[in-house]
Amino acid sequence: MRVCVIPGDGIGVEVLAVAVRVLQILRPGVELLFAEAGWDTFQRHGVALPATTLAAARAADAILFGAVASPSHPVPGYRSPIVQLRRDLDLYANIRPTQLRRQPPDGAAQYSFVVVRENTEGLYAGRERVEDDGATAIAERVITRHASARISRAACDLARQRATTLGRRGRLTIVHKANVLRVSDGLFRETALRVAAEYPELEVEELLVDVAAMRVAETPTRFDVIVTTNLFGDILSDIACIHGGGLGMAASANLGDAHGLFEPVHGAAPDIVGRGIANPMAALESVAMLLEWRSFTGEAERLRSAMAAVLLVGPRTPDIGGDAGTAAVADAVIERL
Ligand code: GGG
Repeated sequence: MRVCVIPGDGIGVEVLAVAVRVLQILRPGVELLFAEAGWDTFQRHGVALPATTLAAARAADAILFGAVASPSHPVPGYRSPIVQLRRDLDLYANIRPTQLRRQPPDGAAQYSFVVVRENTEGLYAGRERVEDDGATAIAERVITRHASARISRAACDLARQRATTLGRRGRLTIVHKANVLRVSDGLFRETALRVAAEYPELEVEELLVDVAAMRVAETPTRFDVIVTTNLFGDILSDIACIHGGGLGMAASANLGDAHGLFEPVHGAAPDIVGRGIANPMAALESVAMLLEWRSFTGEAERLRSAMAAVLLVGPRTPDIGGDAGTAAVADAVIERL
């Protein structure tokens, strides 16, 4: 298996160092292709996602990504490399599972609920411009029938698969704001409902995004699979991860028909970079998701068992109530392996 490793910026570098050590233990023959992307890369080379990185990602069997720290002010020539990777590799399904903290992370089938976020269009389509001599900024929100249908199908397939594994009826929650965004979310809603109708075994409901945000915060146990558009999915999944121990625990997969990119949900975290306290668990769960996607389920289970044992007895990083550093957690997981 060839894995393209893109550590990126900030703590992305720190947690991917742990992820790579663990991956090499679980798959000793793994071929690693290290590649650059991010703000540091842009400052050195004038490009945030070099063509060589994109080529390495395309050539690999899977991609492991750390984090990037794009500036919040416009920088001429700069584009978010992770948004570009998702679009260029057509990684249309962003799978963001949450494991309620009272349950140990001991298998993908046990994820409490999953946000399935459309990953290639919506407000992240990159169609922004200014008019009126800079007095008006416009962002186009692109919703297509094609992208809405394939993300809905991915979510329905996941709900079906979870229902089989968990031995209970699957539930799909379609999240939108079609009462206000009548045209764009109207199309997403109509398409998602049409696709979901092909899965009569699923219980299907729809929620407005503001109500969904409240319910995810308040009663996460009512959810199974949530499907939604790009920005809503980004925000809802961050709310969801509070129930799993916070951003340091949240992993994700970006899947297309030809490629898979796996990354912790957290960003570059400039506030803690270099302090050696970044939680490596989200990056390690991303490795488990990668292994599972490549059908190395035994290795994924071994990793999740080791992580569960360490989470139970420690050491733990400060974000989840411990006082240990990244290295101590990494060593404990590796010792368990
Ligand atoms: N690993 C996820 C990650 O890097 N999150 C931060 C993020 O997506 N930032 C967008 C950007 O900096 O371009």
